[in-house]
Amino acid sequence: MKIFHNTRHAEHAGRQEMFRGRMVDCHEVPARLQHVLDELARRPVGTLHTPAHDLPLDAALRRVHSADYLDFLTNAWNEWVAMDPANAQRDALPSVWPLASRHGFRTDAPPHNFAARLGQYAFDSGTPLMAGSWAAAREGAACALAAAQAVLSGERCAFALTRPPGHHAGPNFMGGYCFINNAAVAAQALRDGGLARVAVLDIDYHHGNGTQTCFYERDDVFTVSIHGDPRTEYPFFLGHADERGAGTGEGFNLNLPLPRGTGFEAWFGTLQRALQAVSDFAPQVLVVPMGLDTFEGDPISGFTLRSADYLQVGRALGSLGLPTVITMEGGYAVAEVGINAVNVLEGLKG
Ligand code: Q9C
Ligand code: ZN
Repeated sequence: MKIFHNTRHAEHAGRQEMFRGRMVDCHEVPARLQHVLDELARRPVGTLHTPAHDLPLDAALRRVHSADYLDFLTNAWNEWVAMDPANAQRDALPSVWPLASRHGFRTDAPPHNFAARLGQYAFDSGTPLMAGSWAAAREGAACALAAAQAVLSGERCAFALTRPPGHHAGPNFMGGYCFINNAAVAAQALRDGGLARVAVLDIDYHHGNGTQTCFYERDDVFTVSIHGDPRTEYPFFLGHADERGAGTGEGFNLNLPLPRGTGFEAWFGTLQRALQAVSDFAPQVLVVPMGLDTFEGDPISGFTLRSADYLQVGRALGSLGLPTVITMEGGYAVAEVGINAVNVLEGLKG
């Protein structure tokens, strides 16, 4: 297994996120990735790599994200500081949103005010953007692209070990700690590399709304997500079982929401259902946005998986016998995230 790790991840280190009317310390912290690297040093289930510098990254990003959104991310920090030099000391967070389609606000006349543009592209106020966020997110996407290329070159399994995570980011929006959808970049690169059918199986606690949106009207990328029921769990406004895809994509999205409090037995039964659906689709390759926030000790989530369970999760994923790209998503029980992530990888290796 090849593991591509993001050497620039720590340049993104948000301080606080807005949560129910107050600022709380960020959960998505650099130590998360370091714990995975530390565990990999103890249990080397794969070889560590960094993505090559000459990857066609910009082209790969444009296959998933809109040009205006990529421009926005590229310039965001400079524009934030240009609003007020004192902003250099503060992370950028939005506090005004267009809510266009439902409330009659216009999207055809985008404001010049940068704080307003932040609200145009971000769907929550929990995703701080800072000086190094774009560099970190870009290098993370390079890890995902490198992992896809490794699998296209015959590697059985490749892991993009990166943060910030990606699965909440869509074609033209950020949120849920995510800026660039690494799993979507990998899936699209696999398609562009000649594989006709790609399955994405998202096992993060939160619904993979960004990935779903990227591929919702397509039948060449089958998206499946097992997650906390959006009636009570983030991201709330997407992730219901009746979202089955649209147009040519109808029948090519599967949401498997589970109630908060779900334990391993029921979760694993649902995983088996997801694996059957993936196998019925007969993909050439599997992409797994891997969140470890299904863990019982996760501070912001509500399932109760234990560390040993992740070995079985990995074995079940490996049982499909498909070439597999894994991207690192959530998982906020920082001290255990390394053990849990490497358990999945070890199980997957078989
Ligand atoms: N203060 C991922 O797992 N809201 N994103 C949490 C807690 C946002 C999770 C509120 C959760 C986003 C990649
Ligand atoms: Zn999550």
